[in-house]
Amino acid sequence: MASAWVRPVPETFDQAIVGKHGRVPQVALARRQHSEYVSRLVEAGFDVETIPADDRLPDCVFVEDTAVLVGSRGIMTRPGAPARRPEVESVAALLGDHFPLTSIVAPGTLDGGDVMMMGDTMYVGRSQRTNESGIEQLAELVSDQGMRLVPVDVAGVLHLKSGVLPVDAETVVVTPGTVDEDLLDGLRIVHEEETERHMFSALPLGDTVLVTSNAPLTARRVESLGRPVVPIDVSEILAADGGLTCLSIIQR
Ligand code: CIR
Repeated sequence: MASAWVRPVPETFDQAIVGKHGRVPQVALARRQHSEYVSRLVEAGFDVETIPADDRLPDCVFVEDTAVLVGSRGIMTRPGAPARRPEVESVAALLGDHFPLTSIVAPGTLDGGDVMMMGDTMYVGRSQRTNESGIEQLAELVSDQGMRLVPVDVAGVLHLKSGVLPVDAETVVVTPGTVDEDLLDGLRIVHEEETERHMFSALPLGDTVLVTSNAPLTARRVESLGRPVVPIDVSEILAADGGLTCLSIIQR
């Protein structure tokens, strides 16, 4: 069975790091939206395990950034934002029960939001949060897994998966101008609707795709490819620069 690890919204979520497209999120609403998200994972058949929230770590709900699962191994990251580095320890304590773990170490930085696996290709964002050393260490750690690693410069958004969202095994939705699309060779590309810029996020769940409810035109483009979309309102997660991938660590 597929597994997912999530971490609830802490009381201090209104102190989360907010980027230039964001605003201070409302904690109570974010909690309801997060519960809805977890329900969708459960309905899709995921075995969901919860890492307790920590009020000292306002961004801890964005659990994807702390770990990358590759095959049967876990790689604990070293988040690019220093304030987020203490999130890793408690996630490692839980993942360590399931996977052998290794870690990205200084001076490397890597956020899980910059890692996008499509088949045997791992695209890694060179971003505000992930640096060259982080990418080199990741390449070394997965070198025995038969994966091709493609670094991708990310412009104008926080992470690679802020601008490039997988919706199935071969298709991504791209926010125009955030990456060099030539690097995504072999992938089918759908563009985010211009009027919905930075509003679309997605997470493939079995035969459907969970999508943000405030980007209906882009969602329609995705649905026209043949997979039903399931909209969810995560306005308060988007406010703090998050999306639908960042709320879970998934093992398929
Ligand atoms: C941050 O700035 O780190 C958080 N407020 C948002 C992180 C979102 N993570 C993700 O999309 N993987």
